[in-house]
Amino acid sequence: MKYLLLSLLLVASTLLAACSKENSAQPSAPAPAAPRIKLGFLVKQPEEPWFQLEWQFADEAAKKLGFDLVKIGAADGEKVLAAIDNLAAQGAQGFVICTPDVRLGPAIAARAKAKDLKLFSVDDRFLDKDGKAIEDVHYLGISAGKIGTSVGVALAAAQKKRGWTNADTAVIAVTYEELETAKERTDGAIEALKSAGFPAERIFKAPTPKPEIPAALDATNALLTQHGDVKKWLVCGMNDNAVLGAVRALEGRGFGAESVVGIGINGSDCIVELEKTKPTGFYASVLLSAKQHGYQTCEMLYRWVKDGVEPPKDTRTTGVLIDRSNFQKVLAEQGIKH
Ligand code: FCA
Repeated sequence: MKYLLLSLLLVASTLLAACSKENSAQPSAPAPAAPRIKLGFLVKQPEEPWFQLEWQFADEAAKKLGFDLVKIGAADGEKVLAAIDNLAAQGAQGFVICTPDVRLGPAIAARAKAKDLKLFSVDDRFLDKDGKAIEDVHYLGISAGKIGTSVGVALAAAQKKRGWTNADTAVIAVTYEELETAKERTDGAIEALKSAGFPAERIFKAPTPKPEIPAALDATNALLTQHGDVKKWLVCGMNDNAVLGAVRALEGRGFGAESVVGIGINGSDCIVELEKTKPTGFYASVLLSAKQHGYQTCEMLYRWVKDGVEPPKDTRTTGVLIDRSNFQKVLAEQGIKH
């Protein structure tokens, strides 16, 4: 009996050993999945439709490519730095940012480096302490000069089409020259108007302290008090909100669609305006490619983190003119839901 038990035990242990040998010969179990990539997207004005649209496309990229996206509104330097710390604490690997102040560039770059986060700037390019663009920080922005030029060309064409004389007409350029991309836009528009033969002395700048409707409205009002003799106005600005502020100020003084042509930039912040049954002085806008600014920036950052593919240092995007006749069609084509 004793021997029988012993030999049974022996057989069982040999079998077990064979089994485990067989197991170890099997292909090894898959390695634990790499943690999901997490990326941040910080914007300076989360209330502006343009930035909401960028986020919408960033969300699409996250869904399609399979990473986690953390969207943060950061309206000042303190919030930006806190957001970077927060992203690092959450285990993120990088972030896209439209900074609230381009002079924060060196501080943002230093903090990102210290926290080992990859950095990609969008829309507003970082400046160094001497006010020069930081070319080392990856950037995607609009071809601001060219887009500004297209606004100026369209304003000149609209003036011609309406038969408004130079003597009756003047230009308001709502400027925000602290920001390179903004200055290039309004400079481009002004140059194009001059090239089309518009007199330089009838082009007036209304500097705004912030790229927001109320500030642009105040800046325009201050200008209008000095030019009571002008009958027709052409308006340009750094973006839709700058032009919308001017259009509202002009309405306050009795100038409507019959005596104002305003052309914005963004195309995202004027949809409600173009949908109004009665046309206003806000005539058209250059619709920018929010998909490139939201989706493509995230995709480039994701590939950089995941596969080590460094994005180009400087990418520029274009725009397309929209007005009441085509905006619905163009928005639909570009996948912009409203
Ligand atoms: C800047 C402006 C935005 C948008 C963007 C492309 O950040 O403030 O409104 O025009 O550039």
